[in-house]
Amino acid sequence: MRHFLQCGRFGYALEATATAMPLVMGILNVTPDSFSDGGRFQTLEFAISRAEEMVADGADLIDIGGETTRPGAPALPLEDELRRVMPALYALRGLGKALSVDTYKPEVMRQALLAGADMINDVNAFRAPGAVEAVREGDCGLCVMHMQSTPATMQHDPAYADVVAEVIAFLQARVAALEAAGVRRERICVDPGFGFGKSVAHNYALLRATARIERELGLPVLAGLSRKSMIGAVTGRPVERRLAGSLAGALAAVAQGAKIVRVHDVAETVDALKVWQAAQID
Ligand code: 7PM
Repeated sequence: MRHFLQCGRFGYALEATATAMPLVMGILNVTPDSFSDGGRFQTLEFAISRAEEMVADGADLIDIGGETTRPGAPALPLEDELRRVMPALYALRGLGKALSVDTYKPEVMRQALLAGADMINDVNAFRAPGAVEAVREGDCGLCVMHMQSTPATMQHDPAYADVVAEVIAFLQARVAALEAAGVRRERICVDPGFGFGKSVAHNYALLRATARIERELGLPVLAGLSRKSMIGAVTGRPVERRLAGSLAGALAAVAQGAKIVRVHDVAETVDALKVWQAAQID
């Protein structure tokens, strides 16, 4: 399926052909490292060099995240999230690639957009009061992700009667809410939310349903499975040894039509995609 996606300063023609390169979104965590924290400045300096490296490695978008949404993690206060995200956003504006901000807080969305963010990536699908209002005007891209429950409780006992149908229905409802507020479809991509309130079986059922999700939503699909527990569950590997499994997962998603892959390992993902695409027929 062919799509156009507007993300602020950038517009992407996303081709249906298997030989077209999907977009690669590099994950940029601006969370202080608890082991070697030299303070806020060191965190920022490290984030800037990581972003530059990801761009050199072929990233199309940089996803800036100030809060870890790890299962069970406590919520980060608004002021702390702003103190992490905003300096990175200002520092990276001249990088020449789209800047996405991973947040569910409407106030972070507003300030990020004023500072020139090209995309808002909300794991909560713009359900927080004021979130839709924060993003409706302008032309930033929006990633609408499915999550069951909340980060604090989502992995306790995820249950669905039909995970694929329920994720599709949820995404359709959230896209309809955005459209009702005046958001053009060209600004929206959707994401099944691997690991967000899902068992391993649920995650793979959704991965296998990538083409169906794209077809039923009629929107580009973003897939984020880099280093996640669904990779660990199949390979038996700890998080620091999930690169090969993550590459296979990214290729599997793209083979089914995912147009954006959200990854930690940009260089390796771009290489894998290039080789895989050189081998495609169309
Ligand atoms: C700890 C556990 C830290 C899990 C971070 C995470 C996605 C996302 C994240 C995704 C979109 C991670 C996650 N995952 N945004 N943000 N899709 N759109 O593994 O799958 O990066 S945070």
